[in-house]
Amino acid sequence: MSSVIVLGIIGLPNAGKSTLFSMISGIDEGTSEHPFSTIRPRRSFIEIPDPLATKVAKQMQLQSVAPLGAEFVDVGGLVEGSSSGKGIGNQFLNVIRNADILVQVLNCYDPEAEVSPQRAVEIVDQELRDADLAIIEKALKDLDKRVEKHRDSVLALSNPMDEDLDSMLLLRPLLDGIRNTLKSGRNPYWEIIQSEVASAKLSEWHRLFKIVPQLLSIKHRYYVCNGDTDSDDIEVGSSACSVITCFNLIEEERVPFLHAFFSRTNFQSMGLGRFFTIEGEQVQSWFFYQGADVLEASGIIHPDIMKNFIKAEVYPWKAVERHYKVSDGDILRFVFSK
Ligand SMILES: Nc1nc2c(ncn2[C@@H]2O[C@H](COP(=O)(O)OP(=O)(O)OP(=O)(O)O)[C@@H](O)[C@H]2O)c(=O)[nH]1
Ligand SMILES: [Mg+2]
Repeated sequence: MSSVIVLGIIGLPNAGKSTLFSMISGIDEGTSEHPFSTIRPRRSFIEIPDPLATKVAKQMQLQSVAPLGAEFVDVGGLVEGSSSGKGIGNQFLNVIRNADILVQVLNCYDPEAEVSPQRAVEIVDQELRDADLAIIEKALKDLDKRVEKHRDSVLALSNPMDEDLDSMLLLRPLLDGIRNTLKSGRNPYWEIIQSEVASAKLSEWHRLFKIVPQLLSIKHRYYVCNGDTDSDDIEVGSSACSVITCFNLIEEERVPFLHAFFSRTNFQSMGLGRFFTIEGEQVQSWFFYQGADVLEASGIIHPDIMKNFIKAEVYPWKAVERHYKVSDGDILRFVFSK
């Protein structure tokens, strides 16, 4: 996490993903009437005004606000079976694993299209779940192997302590829960992850498994109906924190689109928070996974700050210890050795 948010543009072939990408990036190439026309992922970095940081600047009587960075990634079309290697979608699933938000474009411009927008939502949901299931199954297998290895070494009295393994075993029921939910065709976000976010245990997960950020099915989903349609007709209930908007993907819509996107995206419900720092006269915002402490937060700004961390202060300026859990909206100051 940093002050840059990564958005993966997904959808079936010909949905209009590259059209959306072109609209946002201003790069007028890469769309085509042929399905699977995007064969290499494309990235575009844009800066957008940050309303939250502007509020902080006002509060602190500062003049300038660093913009929020957004990286949009345009990938090829997903089809039924992509997660098991069909089409070219599988490689793209890996490209978007580091995305914070998935933007699914729905073909609502062609009423004759073979697949309805509703069905497209379901197909992509299923592909993301299947791809995640493979990751979770592998994690569980690795854990079992580790337990076995550990047991052998305990029997041989060579390595009786493995605290890391202990804490991983505590989390095993959660992994099992995710597996079962995915297997039964439901989204683990609602049943499992959300309560973990609420109890602020999620950052433990990030640390121990480095899996949760990779799971695609739990990522916040933002649907864009490309064309004229009544978005009420489309059910997106199974995805995590979905927002649905309709846009004709043309250049003039760029600013309203980005504005709608950022004002309607509920970062908190994705397990993300923002903290702020002040550099000179400028306010800068940073995304973090809820549950992170100030030490981890310092590493988001720069690994060297974390390495040379002395102390942190929270506005109204008071020193906090390194395990202080950062709250959404905190204004932080770090003291570190140079
Ligand atoms: N009429 C109409 N055509 C559109 C619209 N949006 C996209 N198209 C056309 O649909 C075709 C596919 O658009 P792309 O943006 O390349 O689709 P994509 O989702 O990137 O497709 P792949 O990369 O192949 O997966 C192009 O010929 C676009 O001109 C729209 O709103 N109306
Ligand atoms: Mg494309």
